[in-house]
Amino acid sequence: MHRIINNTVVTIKNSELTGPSIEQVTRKMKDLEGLFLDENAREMLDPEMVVYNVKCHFPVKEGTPGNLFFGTTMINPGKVGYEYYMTRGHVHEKSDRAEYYWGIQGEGMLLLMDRKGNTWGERMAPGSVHHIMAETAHRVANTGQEPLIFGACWPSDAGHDYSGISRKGFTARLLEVNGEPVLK
Ligand code: M6P
Ligand code: ZN
Repeated sequence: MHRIINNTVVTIKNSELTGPSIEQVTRKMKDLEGLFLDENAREMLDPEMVVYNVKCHFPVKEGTPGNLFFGTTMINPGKVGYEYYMTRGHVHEKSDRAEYYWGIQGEGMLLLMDRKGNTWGERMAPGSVHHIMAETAHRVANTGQEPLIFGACWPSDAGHDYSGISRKGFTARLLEVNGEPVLK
C-alpha cells in the first residue's frame, strides 16, 4: 500500500511506516519515569530498553488547521510489574479533536477515559478500527507476546496534552491477573 503525499512516497511495509519524510520518536524505559504503577520495578529494568516507538508523516507543520497526520506505533511486548507496556497516553490540546486508531499487528487494549474519569477498554487486533471521540484521553497497552503495531490518523491542529495524565493518570490500569488483562 502506498500514497503519494507532497511528492514523497509513504509506505506501510512489513506493518511499519517507511519513507523519506517519516519522523520517529522512541520511548525507552528511562523516558517513562512515573508512568507505571510499580516505579521500583521500572527502575530495575534496562533503562535503554525500547518500550515503544512512533513513526509519523506530517504533511504540514504541527498546529496547522485543516490537515491530517498519519502514524504507526509499535509497542514491544513486556510488563513492568504486572502492568503491560503502554504508551504515555494523552488528550488533545484542542480538546474537541477526535482520532482514529486501527490494529495492524499483535494484540492490545485501547484505554479510553472521558472527562468524568470513566475508563474503559477496547480490544485491538489486526483489522480492528477505533474511533476516539473528542474530549477522551487515549492510551494503548500491548497485551500479547509479540510487538503490537497500530495505525493512527488525527487532525494536524489537535496537539498533545500529557499534563493531566502525568499528574493523575487514568482512573484504571491494565494489569495481568491470572494470565489475563484486567482493568483495575
Ligand atoms: C499514536 C498517535 C500519536 C501518539 C502515539 C503515541 O500514534 O496518537 O499522536 O503520539 O500514538 O502515544 P503517546 O503520544 O500518548 O505516547
Ligand atoms: Zn491522540
